Amino acid sequence: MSKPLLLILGDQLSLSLPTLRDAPPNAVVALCEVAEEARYVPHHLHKIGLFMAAMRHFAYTLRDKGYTVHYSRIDDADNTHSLIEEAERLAKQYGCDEIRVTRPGEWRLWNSMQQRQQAALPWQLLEDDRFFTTPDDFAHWAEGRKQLRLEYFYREQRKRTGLLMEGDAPIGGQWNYDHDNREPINASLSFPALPQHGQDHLTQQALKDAAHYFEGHMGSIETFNLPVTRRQALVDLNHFIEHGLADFGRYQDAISDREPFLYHSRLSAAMNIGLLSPFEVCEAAEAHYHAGKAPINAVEGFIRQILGWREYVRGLYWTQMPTYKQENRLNFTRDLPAFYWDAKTDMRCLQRAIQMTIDNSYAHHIQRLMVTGNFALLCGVKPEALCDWYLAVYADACEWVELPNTLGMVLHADGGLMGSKPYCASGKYIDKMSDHCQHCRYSPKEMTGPKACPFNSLYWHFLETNAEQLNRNPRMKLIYGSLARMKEEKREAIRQQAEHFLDQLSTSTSYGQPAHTQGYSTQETPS
Ligand code: FAD
Ligand code: DLZ
Ligand code: SF4
Repeated sequence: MSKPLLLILGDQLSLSLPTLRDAPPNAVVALCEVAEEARYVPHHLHKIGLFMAAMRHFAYTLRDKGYTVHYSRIDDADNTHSLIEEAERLAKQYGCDEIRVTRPGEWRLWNSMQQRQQAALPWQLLEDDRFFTTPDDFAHWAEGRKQLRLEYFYREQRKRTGLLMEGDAPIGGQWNYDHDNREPINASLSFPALPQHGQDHLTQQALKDAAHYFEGHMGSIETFNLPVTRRQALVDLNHFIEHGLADFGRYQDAISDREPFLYHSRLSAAMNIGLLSPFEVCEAAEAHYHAGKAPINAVEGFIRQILGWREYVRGLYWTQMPTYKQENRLNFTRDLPAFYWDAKTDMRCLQRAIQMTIDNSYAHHIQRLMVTGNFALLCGVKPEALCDWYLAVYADACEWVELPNTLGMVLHADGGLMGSKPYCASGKYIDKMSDHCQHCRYSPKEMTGPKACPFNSLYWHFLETNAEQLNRNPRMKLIYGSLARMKEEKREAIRQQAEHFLDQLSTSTSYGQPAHTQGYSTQETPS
């Protein structure tokens, strides 16, 4: 009888995982904490702590269920600190004759594993069915289409799953209620406070280990409050359904100067590491609608993010990699501004979005897209630098979801696969959707001069410098019309304002990754 090593990766913490299915009684399950995965980009301490704490808890759950589990800890003397090497070392140690693993969340690992399928100790790769669709389903849907668009993919998934459907028609008569979902916040709103999760000994030790071995990475474990067990994740799910969902739609695009979570679910990290399934999350939201406790615009908007966007970006990732990661259609070359690592900027919207990221390893979608993302787009930050930042700083970041959002949606570097036009906006948009500008030293109403909001001149400068690639886009026609009608004198003043700002951005002290997060190889190696 074959004796497999069942490798479970840090984002595969689900009892329904294909790797665990049909496991023979002699199988050895392996979970491996390895320094390489925490350092290939300088992950936020909350993210490292989350993976370590959740993996340690999951190992206990598996032992309780009767599995034989080997757990490689970060401080084990014989730990090789590489996922591939560690699995092969353990397979030999336990006399296993194959390694079984479910498709990982990153192409680089998938590629290494695939290359070993015919090795003396062969790797067997299983499809991940914890999603609504597989990469093959997506490829099949995309085949022969001139343009890939979320809306059509999403409608097909609604029909396929029956979520929010009445026979063949969408409940309420419309597929999409986005026009009801654009309200800014107002001072009278109160937001649901997140559940505070207790920290048992396992969690406390995992957080201590993260802080000890990865000292200098962004964040502090003092503010850690992510769910690390399925039970805690279910508490978060139920809390969101009861207290957040009904207002999720209306305020989905709003930004607050003081509140990081608003009516967002903050369920992405738990879903991405496998503590919650997207099926149960969507079903819980749908049931709340049928119980008359949340309006259709909120429930449809929420389900679209998971059944639509989450599946769509995953399909794009697996069908476009590895070339997708090299895309840079707007030819951006700028390094990431240093303040992305420490929030030291006088632009209030950026300062708040980055500080909230440092505090919580979280920012909601509109902060990621329209504040940090929009600014990087307007400045022409190179995709590699921006993608590494998003992958490092957010607890929910796995490359299959981070890369299409950053490279595609934010930087429009894929020529429009993710979005039909770039999400570029001036200070006027941020002023409309947030209360940041009233606390800012700049004015969103001014275009030039010392008080002018940098987003304003950068916006027109971006349109002008990328006109060759963008001005034939039908969705940009209106805005290029406005640019064409602008008097040359005004255009020149805006150009100078933007270029002066960009010069300062490139010449100020250090750009790119700050010293304390560089040179991982010289850091203490856990022993
Ligand atoms: P909610 O607003 O409550 O939305 C519900 C769920 O919908 C999320 O939990 C998530 O699973 C899903 N979802 C929403 N928007 C998207 C989207 N655009 N793509 C895929 N799923 C989506 N999401 C990640 O999970 N990991 C990432 O690494 C990631 N990187 C991003 C980088 C950029 C530049 C941008 C613009 C977006 C990124 N997103 C990422 C998508 C989105 O911002 C997060 O999923 C969301 O902010 C997580 O918070 P939440 O759980 O409160 O989401
Ligand atoms: C992000 C991360 C971190 C910080 N640590 C680990 C780890 O120690 N072990 C592990 O299996 N995975 C970790 N991960 C997630 C990986 O970088 C990678 O994204 C997934 O394993 C791919 O499925
Ligand atoms: Fe941001 Fe400009 Fe508003 Fe300041 S004025 S908060 S920089 S949009």
